[in-house]
Amino acid sequence: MGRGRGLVPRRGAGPEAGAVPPGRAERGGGSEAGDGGPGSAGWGAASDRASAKRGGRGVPAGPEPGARGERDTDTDTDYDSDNDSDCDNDSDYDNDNDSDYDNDNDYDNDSDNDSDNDTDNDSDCDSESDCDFYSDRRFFGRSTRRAGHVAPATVAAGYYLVLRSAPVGTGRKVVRGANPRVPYRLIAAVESGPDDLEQEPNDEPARATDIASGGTRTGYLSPPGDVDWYRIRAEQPMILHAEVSALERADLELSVLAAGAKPGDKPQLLARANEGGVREGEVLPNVRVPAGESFIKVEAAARELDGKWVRDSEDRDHSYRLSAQLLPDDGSTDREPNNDVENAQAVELPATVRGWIWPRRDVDLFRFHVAAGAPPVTLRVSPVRGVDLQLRLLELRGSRADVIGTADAVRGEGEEQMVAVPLKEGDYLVEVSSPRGKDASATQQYTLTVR
Ligand SMILES: [Ca+2]
Ligand SMILES: [Ca+2]
Ligand SMILES: [Ca+2]
Ligand SMILES: [Ca+2]
Repeated sequence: MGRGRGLVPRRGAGPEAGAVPPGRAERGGGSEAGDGGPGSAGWGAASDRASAKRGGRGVPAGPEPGARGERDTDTDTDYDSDNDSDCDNDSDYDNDNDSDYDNDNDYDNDSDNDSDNDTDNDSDCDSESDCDFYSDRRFFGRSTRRAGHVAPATVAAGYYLVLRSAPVGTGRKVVRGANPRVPYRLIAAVESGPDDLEQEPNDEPARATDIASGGTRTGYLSPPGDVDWYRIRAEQPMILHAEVSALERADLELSVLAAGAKPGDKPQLLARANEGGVREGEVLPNVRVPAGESFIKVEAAARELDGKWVRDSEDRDHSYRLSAQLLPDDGSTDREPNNDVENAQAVELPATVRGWIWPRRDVDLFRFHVAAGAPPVTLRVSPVRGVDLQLRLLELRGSRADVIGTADAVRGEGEEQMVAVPLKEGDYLVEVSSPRGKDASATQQYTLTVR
């Protein structure tokens, strides 16, 4: 189960999350909302906001995601170093870092149990409710609570809206706050959302929301720790262009992952972008996805807080828009990942390839074969606005690649070339990159020619 977010189907109560109608309630509180079924509920965040406005108190929903805008250097390093361990890092990271959220998890389980009791026992429920000075945002099926009142549990389908005070303290000293004097006020409303709304819970690949090529999805990154997985299917290997728009209050990170080799295997990271900060979108222009399922993941960028990396920013009031497009892989563009010898992109001479150095520290490797008695080879990369480029030529010797030439004549933007290089029969690599990984552009492409 996701860590305390979104729609949590009531145990044994029918509708899977995936079956939530697309027109279900949304925004208001700016976050995931209840089902459009009878007696269903809005989103706890609405109450949070409402209470914050009316009663002058809000929910301690984690640190406020202010305009931080710092970048995630750690993430970038991961991207450069390898493809597969990143998923692990993510998971480990989640387990490790959110000791706060871990509390939430336990707490979640409690809620599950309690919610069942609650429907049967009004007074129990109400006494719990009185503790809801700080509300938590969770959903369960089949009842609506408005201003502390529980609707009769006679409705066939829907979700519960459960409020409890948030745990305070650490370890064994965790307690829930209470305030018998000041009532809370909960406002729940079913509102129609956009047709392309994400379907929570989608915090893991198995519960990913589908996105079609050429399609869009609207999503919210809330509450803190929310992760949104999207699934895209390709008939054959394709180039995926994925783009997510900015959030006002959260720094986003965008990743593309291939499904694991077997069902149950972890998805494999193909590419990740976290170049922008708060109020900046992210784009991955050219990820090669295999035939079958791949995933797009939207989450908050990690930031360092008291020596720990956390992904706690959220924006409950604004949605992001994710778009995805599958393009044919005809070999005319650079395709990621191609950052190392193992994943170098094979081209035939004479070759012309257009590519992006993106995100920062991107390296593009192309592999080609030179036949016996072939004429000398000329390599050229066109200028890219605002990007200092360099070319390197490497000779492949078994699994080793040795640099045999470098072209970095121009400081800053400008063409680089190696003219009429005599090469004996064998396999070679040409590498396009920015010196020391300093520049990148998601919009300006280079053109590499090898002939
Ligand atoms: Ca979401
Ligand atoms: Ca989610
Ligand atoms: Ca590239
Ligand atoms: Ca690359």
